[in-house]
Amino acid sequence: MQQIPVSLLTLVAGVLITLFSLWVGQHHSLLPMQASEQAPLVDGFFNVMVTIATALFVVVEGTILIFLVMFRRRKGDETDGPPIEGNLPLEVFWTAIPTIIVLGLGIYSVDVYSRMGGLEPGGHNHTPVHVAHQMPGSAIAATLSDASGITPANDPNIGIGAGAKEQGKTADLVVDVTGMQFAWIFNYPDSGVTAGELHVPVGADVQLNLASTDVIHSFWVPQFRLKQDAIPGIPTKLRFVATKVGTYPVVCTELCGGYHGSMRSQVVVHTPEEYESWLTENRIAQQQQELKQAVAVNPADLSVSEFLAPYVQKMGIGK
Ligand SMILES: [Cu+2]
Repeated sequence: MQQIPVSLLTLVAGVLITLFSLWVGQHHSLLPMQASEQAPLVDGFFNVMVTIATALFVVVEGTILIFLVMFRRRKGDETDGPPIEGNLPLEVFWTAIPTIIVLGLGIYSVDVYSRMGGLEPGGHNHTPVHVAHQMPGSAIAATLSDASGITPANDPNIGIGAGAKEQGKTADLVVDVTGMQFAWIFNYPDSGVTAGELHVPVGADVQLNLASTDVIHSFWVPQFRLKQDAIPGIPTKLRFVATKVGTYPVVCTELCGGYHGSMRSQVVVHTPEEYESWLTENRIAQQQQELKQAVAVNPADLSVSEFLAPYVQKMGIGK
């Protein structure tokens, strides 16, 4: 009986494994929903890695299974296997392929990080300080803050900055985020509102200025695919655009002490109208709280924002 050439079988297997891996890379559903402008970039990279990993897994495990059957010891066979040792071309081949894969993934990941705004978090080319160097007599402009209250002096230079679309612009909304054992506090410097969870309008370019009062915490929203450390003494930032209305978890992802696991909050992405009414409501609540401060109140009657307000003031993280 005539045999099908092994090279032909290998070719067919290669085509099938490639198609299967490409399909798995797009349909693995390992990641939660995408809710930020940055999420598709991260997922594109992740999907490529899943595709490559699937192909490698199938090739390696498939070969083991085929060889287990093909080269099993037959009944009565007491001979040794053929003594095969060393194969330079094969070794060069299986060293070169991972090298190319790792270099390719490395370059791709730097590209994704850069498009997310990770390489120039301060937007270095566009800050007024730099303009001041170039244009004599414009030094005053550098000291003036813009509407967002962000000046080159208080704009953190570490973290994730403006994405490709937002380059050179200041954020629509700035929120000061303070991590502490074991909670996140969100302060809106423009409106004086303080909250235990983050509220943002959908589609807005949001900048979080992160700080920590004690140890290193890490602010992570899985649905945004974004994560940034909050470091004591070193301000960091995280800029993002939420793309889907909804409520998503905020998780501390840096082991920060005994109750690290309970250091959770949530980010509520509103429509712009809903966001405005949330802000108005909380502004009124904050004013009422200031009036009531001298009178003893039952904490059960207070909203989170009201309850936290005096503590925030005491710690000096409020406005
Ligand atoms: Cu923490």
